[in-house]
Amino acid sequence: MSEINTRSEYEQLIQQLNEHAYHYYVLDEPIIADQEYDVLYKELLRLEAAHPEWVTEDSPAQRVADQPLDRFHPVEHALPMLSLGNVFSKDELSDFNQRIVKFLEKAQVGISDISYCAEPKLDGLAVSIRYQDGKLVQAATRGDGNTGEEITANIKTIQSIPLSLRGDDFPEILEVRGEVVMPRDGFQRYNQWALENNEKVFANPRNGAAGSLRQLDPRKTAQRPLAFYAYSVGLVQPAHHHQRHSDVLAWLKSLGLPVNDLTSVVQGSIGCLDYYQKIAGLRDGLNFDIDGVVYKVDDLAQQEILGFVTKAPRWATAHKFPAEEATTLVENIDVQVGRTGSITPVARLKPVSVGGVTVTNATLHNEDEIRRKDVRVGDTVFVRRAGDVIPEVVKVVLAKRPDHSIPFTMPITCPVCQSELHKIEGEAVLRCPAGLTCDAQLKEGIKHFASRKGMDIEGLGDKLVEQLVDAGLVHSPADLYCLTESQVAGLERMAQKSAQNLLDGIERSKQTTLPRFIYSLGIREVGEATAMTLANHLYKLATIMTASHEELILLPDVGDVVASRIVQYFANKGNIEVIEALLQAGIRWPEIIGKSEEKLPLAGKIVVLTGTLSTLKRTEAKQKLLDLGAKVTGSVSAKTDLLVAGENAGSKLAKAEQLQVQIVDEQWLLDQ
Ligand code: 5U1
Repeated sequence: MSEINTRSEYEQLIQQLNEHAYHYYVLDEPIIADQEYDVLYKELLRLEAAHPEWVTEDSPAQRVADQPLDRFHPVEHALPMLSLGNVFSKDELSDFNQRIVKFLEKAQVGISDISYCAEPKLDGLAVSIRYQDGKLVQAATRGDGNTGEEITANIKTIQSIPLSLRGDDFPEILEVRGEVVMPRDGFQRYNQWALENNEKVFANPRNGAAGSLRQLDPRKTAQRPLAFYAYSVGLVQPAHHHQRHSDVLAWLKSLGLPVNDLTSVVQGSIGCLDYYQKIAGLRDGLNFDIDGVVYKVDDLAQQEILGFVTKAPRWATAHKFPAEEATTLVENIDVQVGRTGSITPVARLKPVSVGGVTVTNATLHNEDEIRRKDVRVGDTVFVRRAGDVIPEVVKVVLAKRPDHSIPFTMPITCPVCQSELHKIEGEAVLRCPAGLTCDAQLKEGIKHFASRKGMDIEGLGDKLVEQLVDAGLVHSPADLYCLTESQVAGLERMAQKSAQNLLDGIERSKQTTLPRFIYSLGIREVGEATAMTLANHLYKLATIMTASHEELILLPDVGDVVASRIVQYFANKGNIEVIEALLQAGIRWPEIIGKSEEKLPLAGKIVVLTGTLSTLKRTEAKQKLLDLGAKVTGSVSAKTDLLVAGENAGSKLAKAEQLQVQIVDEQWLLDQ
């Protein structure tokens, strides 16, 4: 890049960066690599330091204000922010559609099939963002619909929200309405970080989004992973002349605002229902929480005729998914000991159906969380289930708390092995230090060791692991390889045949791969991907076991924490004894001969697997991809390099085609 010296070149650089942000966030199709963007951005920082008099408010370097607010100021919305009516069933949806048809008929607009713009209903915080002459000047929460709180500084920190609108086809005033969400991957990452740094974890992504926007210090908001999707407009001056709501969304997108790409125009209540079912099917795989879908009459002239009932439009409704929160009674609070000794309080609940699944236990996370929520035995609580995440207690219904209830206190000794519990400085969790000598950690450790991603021991389910430990037959993973048929057959409900099957499964597991073996050891922070990195870069177990912290942090995706965990693990004499016993038992793997990650055919490629495979099991296909050096992810995006599509591949295939991602079939994978 040639040196920039003039103000107009500086302004062009801002435009260039904003255009790249648009391709990245709105179109989901970046046109330069992240590193190239970083070079441009660094140049911007250099110029702004050298010429503070040039700095403009829409510079991407000016997103984060460095002064905290003292309070949030009220903002009156120029047009009220509406709420939505709800339907919960096919019949209610049909009634909603019929009401619209009848209303329009009365107004002498005879249409039998109404076009609806259908959108996912994101579970975040509704906001209104005002652009004046194309520049972001104000943002506010919904509040009571008429007055919200000003959160301009916080909204500006969200990278996907443009600070200035694209092109020049924008009105003098444009108020954009939409939802700020915390994407699920960001939520998990943030909570993991919060746990490790003794910060408050968020109960769910919605609280994550709301809590982050209600930060007085925008520098904190800037560190939270937030996204925004526009779904309508408020005041537009001069008025726009679009005829359909879907045209308005396309217009917003062309101005640089992110619009959810699952939005679709459908016909009548049947089209709405199909859309609802399609989105319900995609729900668990999405990267954001949704609690239903929204249908809006697409024709704006029809919307005008239909008008409002109190604060909600007659022309729109939310079709909610079955409630994923419910109230129930806390019958007891136990503490569970995890594989790494972490102590987790768990509420034992009166069984309750949450979103169609019966929930009897809910995590209370850790000591700080239980104190913050003050959950007590006998309390009535809200329980929440999101996707495949462990159910959790959201809050206590204090009005129903019985008299004389007692605050819960964490134990000081391990409930399983009675060792004194420790809290490591900087961590929120209490831990039992006993390692494999604590039966709870031993059981969890063996389940992990035998799991599909680990040594993949067929026939060794969780119940059997518990029986083996309780019977005193297994004190370390290595003991599995010394079991005899008579020992196993002596366990309750274990027939001779199943005993032999288990022993065969254990024997087969001896032939494994180095990454699987490393994963199976259960080193903290070492999952499948890190185990693969260690094997592909260091090749030999002995090298991994003796690698120093300095050597480890040079590996891709191995940071300080992971490197420390690995070094700590191999510094422990007991762990070394277990490894030696496992090798002694005959565990072996093909040697990795100088096969560095760079030389693997899919090194660094992001691959998605979809559809039904006819020869390989899904886990086998995934393993094969990992062995080829790929990173396997769950959803297709502009970053995806390759899609392996089996039979009946659905939306992921469609998205990959749309993004022109290379698509291969199962045979291709088998041929590698
Ligand atoms: N997707 C979407 N969510 N949502 C929420 N559209 C939408 N529209 C809303 C609300 C409250 O209100 C309209 C009436 C503008």
